[in-house]
Parts: sequence; C-alpha cells; structure tokens
Amino acid sequence: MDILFIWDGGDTDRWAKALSETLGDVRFHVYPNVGDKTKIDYALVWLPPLGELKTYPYLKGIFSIGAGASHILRDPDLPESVPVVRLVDNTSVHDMWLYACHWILHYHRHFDLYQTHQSARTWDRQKVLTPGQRKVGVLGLGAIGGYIAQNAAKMGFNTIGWSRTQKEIDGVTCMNGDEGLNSVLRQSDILINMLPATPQTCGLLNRERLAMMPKGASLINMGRGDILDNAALIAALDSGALNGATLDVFDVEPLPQDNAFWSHPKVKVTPHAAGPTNEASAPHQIASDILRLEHGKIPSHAVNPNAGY
Ligand code: NDP
Ligand code: OXD
Repeated sequence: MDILFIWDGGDTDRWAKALSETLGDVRFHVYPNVGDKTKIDYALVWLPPLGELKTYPYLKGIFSIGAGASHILRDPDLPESVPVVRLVDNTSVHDMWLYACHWILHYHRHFDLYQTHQSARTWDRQKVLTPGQRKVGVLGLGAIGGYIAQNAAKMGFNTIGWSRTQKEIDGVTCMNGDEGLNSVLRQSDILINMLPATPQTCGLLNRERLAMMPKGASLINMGRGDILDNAALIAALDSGALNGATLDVFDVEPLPQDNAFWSHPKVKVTPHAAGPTNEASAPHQIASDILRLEHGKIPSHAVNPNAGY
C-alpha cells in the first residue's frame, strides 16, 4: 500500500513505522518527494496545498491528521468521490479537556485578576463561588465538546451546551436551534467554543452575539478562529463587557506578529496547542480506518462534505 504524507510537523519515521505495524507493507511518501502519483492509495494530510489532492488519480481516502477537516474541505478542487476522514483520538480529546479545565478554573477562581493584582502588589481576596453557581457553556457537543461538557458537569459546574442536533449528555442542559444558541450565550459566565469551521459557523461569534453574553463573562476559543469576529472581541474586552479571552485558534495561523491579541492585557494566546495530534496513538486510529475502507466498510469518522465537518 502507498501512503502520501503531507505534514511538516510530524515525525515521519515514527508514522511510517506505526502504520506498517497495522497495515503491513507500507510505502511511505513524504510530500513533496512523492514519485509516481498514480501509485498513491491514501493521503494523510494537514493543510495540503490547494489543488494538490486532485493530482492523485487513484486515491481511495483522504485522512486529516487532526480532528478538524476544514483545512482539507477549503480546497475547491478536492476530488469529490474520495472519502474524507477525520481523526478522533481519545488521547487528544482528553488533552482538550485538560486545556479547557485549566482555563475554566482560571476564570472561575479569578486567577486572571490575581495576576494583575500581583503586578500592582494588591492584596484583594475575591469571593469564591461554588462550581454550581458558575454557568459554563459549550458550543459544539461532538467528540470533544461533548466530552468537555460532560467533564465540566462532573466537576460540579452548571453546564449548558449547544449543537446542531439535539444531544443528551448526563448533567448537561443541551440545546439546539437559534433560540438554543441565544440562551447559551445569554447564560454562559464561561463560554467554550468547540465548533468546527463551516459555512454555517464562520463569523458566528460576532458583535451582536458577543453582546448577549453576561457582563464580565469569559471566552475560551478552542474550535476555529474563523468563528470569531476578532475586532468585536477586542471591543467587548476594552469596554468591559467581557472579562477575558483565551484563544488557541486564529483565522490566520501562525498568529501574525502585529496582531493585537499578542499584547492585549485580557487575552491569553496559545499556539493551536490545546490538543495536539498524539503521534503514539493517532497513526493507529488512522490505520484502523484505512483497514475499514480496504474491507469496503464506512470509516468510523467520515466527514460529511455537505455539512462541512
Ligand atoms: P465533531 O464533529 O465531533 O463535533 C462538532 C460539533 O459541532 C457537533 O456537536 C456538531 O453538531 C456541532 N456543530 C457543527 N455545525 C454546527 C452548527 N452549524 N450549529 C450548531 N452546532 C454545530 O468535532 P470535534 O468535537 O472532534 O472537534 C470540533 C472542532 O474542534 C474541530 O473541527 C476543530 O476545528 C477543533 N479542534 C481544535 C483543536 C485544537 O487543538 N485547538 C484540536 C482538535 C479539534 P451535531 O452534534 O449536531 O453534529
Ligand atoms: C485540529 C487539531 O483539528 O489540532 O485543530 O486536531
């Protein structure tokens, strides 16, 4: 089997070895040194160059080396008949929860304020609310958002969430539809965005919707940068309508040097690091879905190109 690998952040020897362990005889082609493109069976990619994937005539599957697929679906020349499959890896899902948990506690227990107070040598103990008095909202209740919401609820936070279709998650008040979105926005003291970037979600967190959030609320964006109106967020933080924002994803990555988020006192920036692809477990997840395709089965995590995720 011939596998194309397009990701400059990966340990290629490790991937080649891990895939061979499950798939047997694998010839591993690291882009751009591909050789004969007619030989390639499967492509494992992160942010493939536009138009590249259509140049492999016998491709049987395109695999995202990440949970999101927007970096693949953005290609207007994507071969239509080839299934796109995304990564759902429990190790990374749990990492995403740990990231969310850190920042939920950061805002819940006023660590942002204490950081500012320390620079001014101010001793000012804040009132502590119980987790049950704090509303945590999660937009997107899929593999990651659902897990985050469930764990936030287990920690005692008053947790609500929103998704396209109605969900049932223990301890979480789940909503859908426009009214559901408005309700989650109006109530969330801490709002976590876990939505994928699709034509429906891009620009969703705009000025009007950010204005619905309770005064002094905080935002944690771990989904995609395109969902957020950056200027609207900065205006909301500057006016005091919102208290703080933690941003892991951006509409342009790496975040440009001159972007205002870098130095904004109420913004925490991390470099798309909330749940990195785990190179020990991810190749095995992908290999098992390749085997499903080889056996004529539907892969476990096929992307619906019409829905955009
Ligand atoms: P899933 O596809 O499992 O979940 C997506 C969720 O979003 C689902 O609940 C879905 O609803 C909901 N959704 C999608 N479109 C809409 C819409 N128009 N209106 C309302 N709800 C919508 O994805 P994952 O949970 O695995 O990952 C989510 C995203 O997180 C990825 O696409 C990626 O962008 C980002 N990500 C970021 C990482 C990081 O390091 N920062 C790491 C991994 C992922 P429904 O359940 O009804 O289908
Ligand atoms: C992503 C990922 O999709 O890092 O953002 O997995």
